[in-house]
Amino acid sequence: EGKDLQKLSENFGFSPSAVTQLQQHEFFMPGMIDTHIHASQYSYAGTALDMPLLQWLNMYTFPVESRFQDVEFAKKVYTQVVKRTLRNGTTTACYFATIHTDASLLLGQIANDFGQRALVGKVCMDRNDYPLVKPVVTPRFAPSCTEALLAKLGEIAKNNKLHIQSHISENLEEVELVKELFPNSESYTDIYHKCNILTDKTIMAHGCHLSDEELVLFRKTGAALAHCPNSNISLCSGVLNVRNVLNHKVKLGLGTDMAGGYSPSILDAMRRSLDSSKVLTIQDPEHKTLSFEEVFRLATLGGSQALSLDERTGNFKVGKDFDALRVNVASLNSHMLLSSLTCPLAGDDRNIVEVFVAGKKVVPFSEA
Ligand code: XAN
Repeated sequence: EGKDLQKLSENFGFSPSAVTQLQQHEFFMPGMIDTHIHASQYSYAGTALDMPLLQWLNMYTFPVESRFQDVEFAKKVYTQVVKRTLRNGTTTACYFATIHTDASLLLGQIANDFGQRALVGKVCMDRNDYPLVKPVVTPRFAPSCTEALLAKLGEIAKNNKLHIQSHISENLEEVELVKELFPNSESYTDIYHKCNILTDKTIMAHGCHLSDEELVLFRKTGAALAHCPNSNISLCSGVLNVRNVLNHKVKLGLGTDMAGGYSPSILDAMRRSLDSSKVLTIQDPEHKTLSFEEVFRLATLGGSQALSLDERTGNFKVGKDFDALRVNVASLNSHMLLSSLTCPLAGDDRNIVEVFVAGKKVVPFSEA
């Protein structure tokens, strides 16, 4: 082993003393990818989950989001979000900000400063200022957008080859509202499709109530879904049948959907995905429950594919960036059992000792 190190260091021109050896009980895993998270909703995560989506938006979400006009407020919250998600092993995050341009730009700057890979919307800009942070066109969802706005955003995204993110078919009341607002459309998916919103760089959150025909349209356009099970349960929105989505070969990643979901952790999204899948099996024993390996894949490579970032991140394939978590299953204060080496689901952020994005160590924080 020592001999190998000597040879490698000569071949690649590094000093053997610069090498850190993994300790017993440690391993590297690919960094986790949050395909759907509202950075602006962090301040009330874990509260305000007592009403369904549309009422929840009016009562809690819109009033809090309006405070992001104040850049100082935005700076405080966005710094907390980026640090908290990084500490939880999120090396890539696809963020919703708010309608405020200054605060959204600030979120991009904060992600960049802490070294997190990110897509940030609302960001009406057409240039990449940061190597790891890109703008993402962000119509909130069909009920709050006219067809004219959706079509214009579709055009902007197409002309500038930009990512797009939005929400679709999260709860039944929302689906009914969309039918009323767009009486001439065949389906919720059809509205976005007609406005050129569905592309192979599009990620739509939820999709709990999509029909098979709509999933076929997702597959045809290359658009992806962000499965956010904590949110779907917390707001009693619905249960996405992930197995059916995978059978339709639709790209799929996991999202925390903070603050519809109360946890900032993609490890939590993995647990909830398994729980949701088991609920479907309880209801229908024929349903093939998701395995741990499948949800692990959704949290890493699946997420990178859903965000069309899989050429850069998602696994340890040679040529991709090194986005990784150093995990210690026996770390101090952790309740994780050593036997969970084969199933790290029992862990939490205490087991993530280091986080790397594009080869740079970003946790522990350098400014801490
Ligand atoms: N639809 C939404 N769903 C959600 O979970 N969070 C939101 O902020 C939102 N806006 C529209």
